[in-house]
Amino acid sequence: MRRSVSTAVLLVVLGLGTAGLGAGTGDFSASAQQKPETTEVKIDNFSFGPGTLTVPVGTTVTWTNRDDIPHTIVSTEGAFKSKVLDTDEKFSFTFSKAGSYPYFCSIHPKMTGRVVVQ
Ligand SMILES: [Cu+2]
Repeated sequence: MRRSVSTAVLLVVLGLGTAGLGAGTGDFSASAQQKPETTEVKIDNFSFGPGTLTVPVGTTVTWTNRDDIPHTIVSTEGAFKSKVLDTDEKFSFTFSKAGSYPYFCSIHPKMTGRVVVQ
């Protein structure tokens, strides 16, 4: 008698547990709709291309060094700063606020570019 009662209790507990899990796996699809924008800037022949890039807020910009020379990407106002990028290395930054973000290469300060975030 004792044994069958405890088995029944165990089954009820398991049943509640499963129901709880089911409720937890609700709405996944909502967050998948916001696809992050990504845009590339190529560094080649001592210049950033495009020199001025205009993107919507929330865009991740990726710089790729296609030059044979190491370069850096340093925000003039300190918003971002890459390490020294060798050939084919990349640096990414996500722009979450609107504004104009001038930047330069700290190794070759005449190399300048700008990201405009709208
Ligand atoms: Cu450079």
